[in-house]
Amino acid sequence: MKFEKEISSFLELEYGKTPQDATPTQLYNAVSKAAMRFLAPSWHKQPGKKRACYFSAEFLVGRLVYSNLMNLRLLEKCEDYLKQHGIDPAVFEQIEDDALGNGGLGRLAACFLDSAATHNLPLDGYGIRYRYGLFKQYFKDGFQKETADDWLRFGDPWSVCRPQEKVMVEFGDQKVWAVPYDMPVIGFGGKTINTLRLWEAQGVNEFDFDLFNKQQYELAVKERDEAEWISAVLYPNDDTPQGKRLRLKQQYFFSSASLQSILREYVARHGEDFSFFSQEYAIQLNDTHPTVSIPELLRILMGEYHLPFDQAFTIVKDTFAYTNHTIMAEALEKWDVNLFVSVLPSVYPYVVMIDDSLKRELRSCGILGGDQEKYKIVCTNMVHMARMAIYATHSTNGVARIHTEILKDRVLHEWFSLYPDRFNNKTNGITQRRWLALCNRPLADFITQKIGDGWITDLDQLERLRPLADDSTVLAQFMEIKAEKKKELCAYIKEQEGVQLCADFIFDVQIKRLHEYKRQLLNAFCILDIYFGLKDGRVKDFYPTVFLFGAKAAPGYYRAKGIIKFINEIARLINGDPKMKGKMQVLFVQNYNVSYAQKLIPAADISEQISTAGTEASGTSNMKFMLNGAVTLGTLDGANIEIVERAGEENNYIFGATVQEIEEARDSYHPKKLYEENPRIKRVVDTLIDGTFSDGKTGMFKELYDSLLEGADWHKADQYYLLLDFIPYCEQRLKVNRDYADRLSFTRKCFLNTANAGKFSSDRTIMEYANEIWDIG
Ligand code: 26M
Repeated sequence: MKFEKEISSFLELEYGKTPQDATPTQLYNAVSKAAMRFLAPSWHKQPGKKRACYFSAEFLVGRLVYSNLMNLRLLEKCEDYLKQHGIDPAVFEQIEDDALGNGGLGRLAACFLDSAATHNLPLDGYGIRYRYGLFKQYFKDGFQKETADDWLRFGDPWSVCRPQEKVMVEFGDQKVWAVPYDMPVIGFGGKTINTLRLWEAQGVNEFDFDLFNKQQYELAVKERDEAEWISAVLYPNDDTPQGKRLRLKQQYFFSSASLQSILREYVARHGEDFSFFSQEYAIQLNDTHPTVSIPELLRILMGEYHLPFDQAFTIVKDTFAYTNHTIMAEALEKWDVNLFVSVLPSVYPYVVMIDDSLKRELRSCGILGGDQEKYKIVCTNMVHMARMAIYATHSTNGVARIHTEILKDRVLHEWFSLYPDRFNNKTNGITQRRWLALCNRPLADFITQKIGDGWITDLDQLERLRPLADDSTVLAQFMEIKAEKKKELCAYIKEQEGVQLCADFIFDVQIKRLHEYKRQLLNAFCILDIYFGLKDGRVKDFYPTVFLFGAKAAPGYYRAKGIIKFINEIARLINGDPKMKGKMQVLFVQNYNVSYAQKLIPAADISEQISTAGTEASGTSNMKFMLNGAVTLGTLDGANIEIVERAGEENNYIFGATVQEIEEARDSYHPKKLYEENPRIKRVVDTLIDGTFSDGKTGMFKELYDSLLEGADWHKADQYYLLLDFIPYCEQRLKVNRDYADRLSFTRKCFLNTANAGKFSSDRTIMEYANEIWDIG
């Protein structure tokens, strides 16, 4: 049936509605289901090819309806259909379904799936179908509040439940079903369709009528409730793992289920001869979250199929590879042995076997006694997941050049000395389908006009824009597109936040999770410094600027929440000051997520990437801004280094201490001295305590103040060097501001950022994984 017909017939059959009187949710389901029917014939695995499996606790796919339609080449058809029936094609913006991840790590997984399908690489995702995704955020009196993300209320037309493929997952004290829901991952052009398989936990016993009849209602549902609890909610932390029992259960739940489903496929082909396993499957561990897969595969091969350890362990090593996403040592996952044993008693013995094998290997390398401590997987009553992930795999990679270097030189140096060949770099990337073609159609069309549409699947072709960088009509068009996206954003923000922003200001944007190391507080201080400078005449000829923030703080991250409140207070002061009219505006948008990012990024002039050097593994929003023609105002950290290497330092604004300089400053760093000696620093920091702002008597601001100047027992003062980088940051920010006034030369910088963004396609990244780690290229 024709696509359009299919939509109408679905509406009629399911809801008894015509397009005109259907609700947005009904339209969404009808359009999506019609597209599912359209793609069904192409959704199958190519036989006889090695497959790669991406194991990840998070897949932050974003709203699917537009991207899937675009990839199927049905988007324009659908838009015409809607328009014909008098419906705004933007109707699906009301559908929220983008919250099964926290931030960078989950979004990277989604970009990888898109890129692999587009380039016909057999890569499937495996994860958890959380009933509730990342919390929704709103502000009350400037404080962050959280509510549940009930994403299923719109239905889930993009998933197919496959109850016949459910598997049993056993914990020490509990058995549950893992039921797979498969989502098609549609490559651009719709030729290759891979699968994202997300597992839902269900009780193993049917509802217990016996207990129900005995009026023991609670007991009757208890077993089911406890099973469902496992996949109920995404943990909102994206840094310090807390060693929670349920989190370990989640990790084992999807690891075991995914392995069982892969092995079921394999055994159907080969019976119990596992000698081909690692030639047919590669498994990538997205951080340590799925690392319990390693002892679990050993357990299955040894315990259920009776392979000897050496043979099983060789298969494990040849199959698995590990990606590290964090430099900060405190973020490396560890589990208390007692907790691990109590949740996974039948898995723990295999952890011990791996550890024993490691010790034998260390001994044979002459590493003995106390020198083994820093390697041991089980050590001081903890199971060290990163150590297991490095030891029991053939590949460990970082996510940007400097990140991998820091892993090798510092964080994992002892492992690098032992296994230098296992370490490799895979600089992150982003998909240009979502992050340009979809979110910035005017710019996409403009580029296609100039160089054709090959860039959609081969981003290096953007290079062909370079010769146009000196063409002033081209630059004028480029500028006009930015202006248009700013207007669109202003309209959206007016609707969402009730704030009217000035579309002709500079748009300076920092959007990312709220973390001390990402230094949103430094940004806030600098805005205050400019504000005071404007008031007392120190800052002159300032080009009017909108300062935008978007960030969620983990609900238990007290300091991060204090920073949100502080920025909201600054916004209130500045936006309410009549003297600032026509000069500056500050806004922290609520519930920043993938869909919001798709609106903010195309409108930005300045991309704030200001983490303390050596703390941000890579960053990926930096790449999205670059692609959409913003300049980076940032430190030499993560992928920023590779970005300016490509786009030129002269087209970006780098400031602050380098990794090496931070290291050298470490022992002699006295933030209090800087504070006392520099009146500008003192003035902005003092606003935390001098009554300029109110934290509603929570003590949050005083706590932030102390963290900068006094430190606390668990860290030294100003551990992220805000005060060290403050003045260089302010100067560089004022320089961007001055440069902006020369509109043509500034636009040239923006244009050259777009033209040089080719390297940062996740197409490039995924090819590197395919060729250098998975051998599926
Ligand atoms: C761990 C345990 C318990 C609960 C949650 C977690 C957890 C979840 C997500 C820990 C870390 C998580 O994500 C970390 C992350 O997003 N890291 C970012 O990864 C990006 C992709 O590689 C990089 O670009 C960022 O620099 C890095 O911060």
